[in-house]
Amino acid sequence: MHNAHELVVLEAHSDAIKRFVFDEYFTLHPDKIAWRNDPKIKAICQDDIAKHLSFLVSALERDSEIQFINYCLWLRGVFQSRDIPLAHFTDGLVLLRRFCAESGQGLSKSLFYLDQALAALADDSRSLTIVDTCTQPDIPRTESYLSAVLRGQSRDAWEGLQQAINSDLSYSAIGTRIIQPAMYQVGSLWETNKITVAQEHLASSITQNTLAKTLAFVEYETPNDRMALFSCVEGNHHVIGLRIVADSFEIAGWDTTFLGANTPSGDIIAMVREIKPELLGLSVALTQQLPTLKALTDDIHREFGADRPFILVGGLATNQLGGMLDNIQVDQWIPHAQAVSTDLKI
Ligand code: B12
Repeated sequence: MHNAHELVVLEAHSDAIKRFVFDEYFTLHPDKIAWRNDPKIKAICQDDIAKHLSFLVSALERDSEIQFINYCLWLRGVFQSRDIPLAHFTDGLVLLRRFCAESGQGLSKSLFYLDQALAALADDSRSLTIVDTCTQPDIPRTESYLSAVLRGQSRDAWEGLQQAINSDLSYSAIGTRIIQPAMYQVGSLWETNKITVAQEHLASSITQNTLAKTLAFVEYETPNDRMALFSCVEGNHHVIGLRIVADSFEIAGWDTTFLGANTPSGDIIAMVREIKPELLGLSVALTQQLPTLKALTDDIHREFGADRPFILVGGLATNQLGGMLDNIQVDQWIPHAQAVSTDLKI
């Protein structure tokens, strides 16, 4: 595990950190001293500090300061959209940093992450960094696929995938190691104004077609009598990633139902009621859609209790947060389609 020493220290001192940050807050803000003895405020503050700490720990575990910075930038958006002063958050980070600096425990990586995050929060031009979860892109095939879809050459795109099929790349590997990195490139080219919206739409539609063709070459496992339902949460129009995941389940023998993009929460619940799937796979692409995921999963827990399906989530927004889905009642997060066959814990 990365940064093992710092993780042990932070874990061992977590209660001390919560106390330190809470108490020192009133040294920074003596005018707020009345809050100190309010048990409700104390619980909320300590809960917040515990959350920041758990995201810091998770980022250290993965050795990824970007993951912690993304959490902070995401939270900045949440605070701004609710008109909550950002200082409530940054003061906590500053005090957490002070604890690390004064502890004398060699928390240099933690200090580095906190400094990077504070600098990013102070910089209005910084926004969430897109993290591609595909760690093993098939670079030559990705590049030629990308070039083909940007030129609108669906035949070239398909020929490249046929070669991948012939070299025994599985459907989920094609989806994760070629399509995913190529589409992420499409996203950053669009974001930086290097391609038009039309080119991005073209890339998406060619991709949906080539994926469907690829399926014709797949060998399906014997049906396993297990049923899974897949849907994008309401408001999410990004359907390609979920399609690859749902197809991977179907190939593995599951009986899958795929509702596609932007399904109203009430209709997802109605479908759960009707077909009673063992697993519900939900996709969330933008962090703004996380509250919808929370409300939907709360409703599912409330309505179905112990009879509810296993709730699996994924998608760009969950990947940005490294799967740390604070207060959202899901059973598992999986970062990409290829990991489903090895990581699913149902
Ligand atoms: C194509 C695209 C669109 C298309 C989608 C078409 C379609 N039919 O799907 C359209 C035009 C609809 C679209 C719209 C928008 N988009 Co868009 N889009 C993209 C793009 C370029 C590719 C998406 C894609 O197909 N990725 C490839 C798949 C394979 O990857 P994936 O989705 O991550 O899926 C993998 C894993 O995440 C995981 N996974 C996914 N779902 C699930 C579910 C489960 C259960 C599990 C286990 C795993 C899992 O497995 C998948 C396979 O390995 C991305 C770029 C990007 N980085 O993704 C931008 C991107 C996501 N879009 C973006 C934006 C801003 C928008 C818009 C707001 C633009 C606008 N102003 O209108 C709207 C919002 C629409 C909405 N409300 O959802 C931004 C988001 C930035 C951010 N905040 O993070 C991105 C990142 C582009 C960018 N670089 O700026 N978009």
